[in-house]
Amino acid sequence: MPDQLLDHVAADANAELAKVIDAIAKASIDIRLEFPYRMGIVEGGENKYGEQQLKLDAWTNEFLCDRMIETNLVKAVYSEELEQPETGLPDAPYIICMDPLDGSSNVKSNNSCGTIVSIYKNELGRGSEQVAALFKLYGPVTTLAYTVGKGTHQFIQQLKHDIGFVISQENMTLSATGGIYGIGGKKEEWNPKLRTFVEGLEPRGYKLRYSGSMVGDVNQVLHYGGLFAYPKPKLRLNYEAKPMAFLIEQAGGASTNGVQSLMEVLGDSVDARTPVFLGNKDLIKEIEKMNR
Ligand code: AFP
Repeated sequence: MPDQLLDHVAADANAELAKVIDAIAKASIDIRLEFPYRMGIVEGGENKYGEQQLKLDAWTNEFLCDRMIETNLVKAVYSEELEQPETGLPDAPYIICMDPLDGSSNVKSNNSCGTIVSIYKNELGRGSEQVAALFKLYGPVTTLAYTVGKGTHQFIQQLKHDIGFVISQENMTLSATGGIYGIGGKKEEWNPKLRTFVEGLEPRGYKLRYSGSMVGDVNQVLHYGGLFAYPKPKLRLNYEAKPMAFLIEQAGGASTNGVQSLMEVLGDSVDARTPVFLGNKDLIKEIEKMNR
């Protein structure tokens, strides 16, 4: 079956945005081929958050930047792994924010990891001003979920016969109730009301699922419904939270930083961190209510 991603994005948005997203998608095979050679190999340097930068982090960042900039449609790439943005043609239309390898500490233990991308036209802005958001999940198979504001759609990368991304779920929709929950960080870091709320989830039928990779954990909420959260401001607003909020809200879910939708938070810097809650609307409402 021939590749369907390029045409799907072109129909939902336009040919230029489709070309950028297609370039990100096509990078997946080369990225996965690097995993065995760079697992757990630590390059001397640290990234701007003081986290050890695996060779794979740095390599994936550079490889993806090159693939996007060579489309001549990307003016700048801001990345969790870069001190300063990579720049392309100054009059190119798109600006990218990305976490090139989310969950990189999972690579050593061969657990899932992914790539998170947020795309703006002409300038950065609130989450509601993104023109597209996507993540790639490097799991047993490679999947890509994207939105341009017309629903959230999942593609799977086929490798036999025609190599390409074919649609596997169109207009993904979170189940209205039930599902899984995964909350990162330590319980003692949560406020007492949140701790009581989380302890009450299993009696309500929610099941614990937490992988240590935001892409893997948010993907599970997309498929099964429920809640992903990292209450301590560890996750990055522009590289992780806003794109994931776009995808979840387009799938009928909701997002919050505890007070308001992550799609409305501007942040005080491109590298800002934020508390993250993503999932079923009813749960997000309860979390915001407890903070009022
Ligand atoms: P790494 O990229 O350093 O593995 O961090 C992954 C992450 O940014 C995000 O993907 C996870 O949701 C979260 O951190 C996991 O944090 P903990 O390791 O504290 O659970």
